[in-house]
Amino acid sequence: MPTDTGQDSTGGGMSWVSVRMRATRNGQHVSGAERLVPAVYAVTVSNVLVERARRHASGEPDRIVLTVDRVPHEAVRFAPILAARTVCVESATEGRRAAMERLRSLGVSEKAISSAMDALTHGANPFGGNMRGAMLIDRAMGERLERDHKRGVRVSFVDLTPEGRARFDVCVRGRGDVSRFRDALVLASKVASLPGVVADLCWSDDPAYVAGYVAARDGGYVRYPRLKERGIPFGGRAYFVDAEAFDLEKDIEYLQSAPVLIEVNDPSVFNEF
Ligand code: PML
Repeated sequence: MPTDTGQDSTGGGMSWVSVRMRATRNGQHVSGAERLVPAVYAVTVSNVLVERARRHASGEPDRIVLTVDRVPHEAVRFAPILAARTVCVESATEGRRAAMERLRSLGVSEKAISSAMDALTHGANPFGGNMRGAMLIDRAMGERLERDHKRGVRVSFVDLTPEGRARFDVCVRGRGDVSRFRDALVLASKVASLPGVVADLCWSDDPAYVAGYVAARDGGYVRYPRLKERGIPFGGRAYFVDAEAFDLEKDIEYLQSAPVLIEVNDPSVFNEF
């Protein structure tokens, strides 16, 4: 177990903890968040996440579940943050047009683009509503590849390195609350670290949050301030994969369970955000 210095009591390197929070009301999802931090911060971060759940804009939850897992130092992998830039669009129609154009340029077929856009527009869960995780879509054929179409693939066990978080905070100072953007960028950076993923399309299911993005290793995280109309409760994520390069078992396991810290080695990655 970690000691309070963060050193592993077995004598290994610094140990880490994954802290994951999920809040519900009447059995319905209200909010969720996670961190991957040095073990010494386990209690502080747990408190922050519980407070975040309690003060969520859509009201206080009636259940908060906190899961804390020790992560051995040797298990942690590192990936670079994607460079982020904002493309100014005046409407959701213009935003979607620009996002589709970028997806085409990344080699995603028309069939795959319209299948993802359609599912995200109307709720990607085949039983109605949104999915908790992302759709995995074959970039050429447009077919869904994940086994569980209701749950999808939920990327987890990822955070900025402590140094990366400090750099991020300095770079975005004065830009208001950018926590949604930061969390989405971190998730997208883990996804883009897999060679079999060619692009990642997302917009929020929060009716009040209309921004979204197309992210890829090639060209980074491109943010569109409008990808849907205000008031629409549908959204989610679609990962477009190259079916020959994506290993369904191994790569889904990586996305969901491999602990990955995102590094910010070059702060200029935020210059165009
Ligand atoms: C979400 O929180 O569900 C999606 C967030 C999308 C973030 C887009 C951005 O602000 O860059």
